[in-house]
Parts: sequence; structure tokens; C-alpha cells
Amino acid sequence: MALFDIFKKKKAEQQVQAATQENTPTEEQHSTVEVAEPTSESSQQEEIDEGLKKTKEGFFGKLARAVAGRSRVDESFLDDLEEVLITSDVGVETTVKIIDNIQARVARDKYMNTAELNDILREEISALLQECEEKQANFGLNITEGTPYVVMVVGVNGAGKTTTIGKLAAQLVKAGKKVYIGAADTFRAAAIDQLQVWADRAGATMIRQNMGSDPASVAFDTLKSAVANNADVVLIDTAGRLHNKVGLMNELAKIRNVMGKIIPDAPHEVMLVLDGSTGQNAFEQARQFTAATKVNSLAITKLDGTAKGGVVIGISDQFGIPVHYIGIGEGVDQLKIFDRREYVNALFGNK
Ligand SMILES: Nc1nc2c(ncn2[C@@H]2O[C@H](COP(=O)(O)OP(=O)(O)OP(=O)(O)O)[C@@H](O)[C@H]2O)c(=O)[nH]1
Ligand SMILES: [Mg+2]
Repeated sequence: MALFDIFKKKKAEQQVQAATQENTPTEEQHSTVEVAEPTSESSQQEEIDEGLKKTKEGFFGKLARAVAGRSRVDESFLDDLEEVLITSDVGVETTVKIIDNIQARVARDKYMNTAELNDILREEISALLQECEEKQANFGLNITEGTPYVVMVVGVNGAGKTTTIGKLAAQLVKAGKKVYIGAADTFRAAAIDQLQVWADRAGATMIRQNMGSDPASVAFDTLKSAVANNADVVLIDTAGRLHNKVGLMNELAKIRNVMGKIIPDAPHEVMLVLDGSTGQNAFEQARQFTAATKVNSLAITKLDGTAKGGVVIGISDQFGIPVHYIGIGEGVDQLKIFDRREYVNALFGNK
């Protein structure tokens, strides 16, 4: 690893640490928690473009250097393309898949010029992205009348769970839904207070107990209360778990089981929140969490300010789990329903 890379890695680690320590939003941060006006399709694309700007620049900067001075796609070019994809955090398995597919096309069509490559890459990447089918209605949640739709949110420290819940709650309340939030991260008092701020701003009801109480008991209370009050959605926050701690993972199972006692098919969604700016680390977290609990949706945060947005492609493909939301900033309206058309548009330009 080059010295520069080591420096970069260290800096990224420090940033993650700082983000984890600053979990209580300051007054200034609170003022950004406001409900945004609905965005039109074009401004939505502009926001996604802006959020993924660094990823696009990183990816195409490397691609341009690989293409420079070449006119056709041949074996040596494919080697370079492979490197571009891997260093753009697409992940090895997915990169190999993309390269194999392009290789097969080159073999079939005999001659492929580099100018055609953009369109081909765009098609290949689009085909690998999984997305949730539910779209704009109810901010992307498959809510049915009569039973609260329960989302349990999991992920390591600092990934963006609480923030994502806050943003989701605000959007859902804006869509006219009654939202209950369960503060099942009982490890730190600050975590409960941070969530309370988001819940209050969003206009959601939060169910809490004291710090140190049993997270499963908080989840139980939240569902009971949500059912009694005809809530539409329940969002359960959980503590950031180190993915190598078996005990903590078992606790997730306990929270799940207890919820099933009140609403038999709850949780309807187990959403794994991954910090996109951690690149390969996010793959490792996805591996650990999917092995420990049944994850059926992903939220990938902090794609703004990172060139590592290629993780969306690899994680979505490798784990076969749809990306439900992406986070492109700290503001309440900067959580977006993932749309693969918008994502590839942001990388390759509108089509
Ligand atoms: N730039 C940016 N920052 C984000 C995004 N999502 C979350 N953050 C920030 O990331 C930091 C950590 O977010 P939290 O929501 O507290 O993370 P958490 O997973 O709940 O962390 P623990 O409670 O420690 O497990 C906060 O400073 C957030 O403002 C995003 O999409 N973009
Ligand atoms: Mg939290």
C-alpha cells in the first residue's frame, strides 16, 4: 500500500470515529431537521447527481486514463478496466462479473471501440443493481391498512441508523402516516436523546425506557403502543453493534422474536444501514450482518463527500438485497429512495 493510501485510510478511519463520537446533534444540526417540499423529478436527479459527484469524478477520471490513447476494447484494456472498477469500490466479485460479460460481448462482436464502452458499462451496471419495487407512495414503504409496518434498523456504530430513522420518520409523517419510533438503542443515554430530537422534529411518537434497559422490552412496548394507537409505521432503532460480537448479534435475534409476539410477521423489514464512505469495510459489515440476521433491505449512507459510491453496485449485486434508500447528506430531505435509473444517470449522464 502506497504511503499516500495509508494516509488516506487513516484519515477515513478518524472521520468515522469522529462521526461516531458526535452522535448527539448540536442545535445547529437540529435546525437542518425540517420537512422539505416535494421535489420534482428533474431536481431529484440533480440532487442525486450532486450527491454522487465525487464517485462519478473518481470513476470517470480513472476510466478516462484507461481509455486514453486507445481505440478498441482488447484484453489489455479489460485488465485496466478491471482495476478501475476494483479501485472504485465495486468489489472483486462484481467486477469479475462485469468484465466477463464485456469479454463475452467483445468475443461476439469481434470489434468494440472504446467509445461504445460507456453505454455497455451503463447497461451492465444497471442490470446488477437491485432495487425495492415499492416507489414513491409512503416514501417507499409497503404499508398496508390495519397493521403497523415494522422496520428494524441495524448496523455498526456511526453508520447512520438514527439519522436515517429520523429522515424516514419525517418523510412518512409528511406523507400523512402515523409513525412510532422505538428507542431500542439503550446503551447510551445520548443515543436515546438524539433519537428523541429527530422524533419530535418529525412529529413522530417515540417510545423509550431508561438507559440500560432491555432493548427487546423497548421494542415490545413500541409495537404494543403502535397497535393500540393504529400507527401505520414502526421504526426500531438499535445499538451500533460490532459485527464480531456474537452476544450483541444474539440480541438482535431476541428483539426480532419479541416483536413477532405482537405482530406475527414483524419485522416486515430488517434494514441494514451501511456507511458508503467506508468502501470495502461496508462489504464486510454486510457479510457479517446477513450471516447473523435476515436482512431484507439496505440503506447506504454518506454517499455525498465520498468517491466510494461504487459500493452500491457491488453490495447490491453480491448480497442480492435491494438498496432501499441512499443517504446523500445530513439534511432531512437528503435520504432518497434508491432508483437505479437515477443512480446510473448520475454516473453516466441522463438517458
Ligand atoms: N454527510 C452525511 N452524513 C450522514 C449521513 N447519514 C448520517 N450521517 C452522519 O453520520 C453520523 C452518525 O450518524 P448516526 O445516525 O448517529 O449513526 P448511528 O448508526 O445511529 O450510530 P450509533 O448510534 O453510534 O450506532 C452523524 O453525524 C450523521 O449526521 C449522510 O447521508 N451523509
Ligand atoms: Mg444511533
